[in-house]
Amino acid sequence: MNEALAAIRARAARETIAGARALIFDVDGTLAETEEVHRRAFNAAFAEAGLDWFWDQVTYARLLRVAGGKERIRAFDQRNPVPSLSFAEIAGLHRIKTARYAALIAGGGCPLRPGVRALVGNARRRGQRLAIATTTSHGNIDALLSVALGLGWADLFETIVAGDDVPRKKPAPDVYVEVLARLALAPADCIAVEDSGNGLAAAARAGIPAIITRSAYFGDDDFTGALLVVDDLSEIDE
Ligand code: XBP
Ligand code: MG
Repeated sequence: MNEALAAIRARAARETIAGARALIFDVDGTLAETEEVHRRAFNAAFAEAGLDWFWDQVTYARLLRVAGGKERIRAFDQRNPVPSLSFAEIAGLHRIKTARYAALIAGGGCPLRPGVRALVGNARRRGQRLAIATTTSHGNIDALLSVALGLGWADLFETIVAGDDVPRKKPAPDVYVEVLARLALAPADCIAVEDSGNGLAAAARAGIPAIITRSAYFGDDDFTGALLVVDDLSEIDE
């Protein structure tokens, strides 16, 4: 696509974003580059549980195609013909991981990605409604945003739907369908802000136009069908 046409498309996309009734944000990889913290938390939990598992970045990049921490642990365990963990043991291991994630975030934080604060602030000034649709847990959202946006962060978002609030995780559309129901808005009135192919698929299956902010672990995903793909959200809102 030539530069002039790309500039026209980007301008049209920005106008669409500014004109949407609501912006629905993904969390991990979109609001902040959290996946390295998640990966460290998984490895800390494996060590605490006495498992000789360690997920390096290459392994984690492959496992990230499985949405959901519990599902990711199960997928890794099932690489063996005879999995070693029961569902209850996986749930217990994930609870340890979640506690480690919260401690890592509280100890060092994970800053918002460029442009996130400006987009949220400008959207609020435009009177746009804001929501969150994520695979992670409410506890992880609170751990991240209470540091990154302050203790009143939840006042910025009208509704928050997390992975365990719905039957199926991304790329299923469930979290986005639930957000639409709670906002009582049509898909075309909203814009999803995502970082992964799974997230784009989830939004698309809910009929919601999506913009992609490329993230560290998903930068090479196929984002065909996205309204706009940017390296970070500072390209959207100064
Ligand atoms: C990303 C995910 C989550 C996180 C880990 O969520 O797939 O599973 O990787 O968090 P999203 P949990 O991009 O939709 O925000 O261990 O709590 O699942
Ligand atoms: Mg994400």
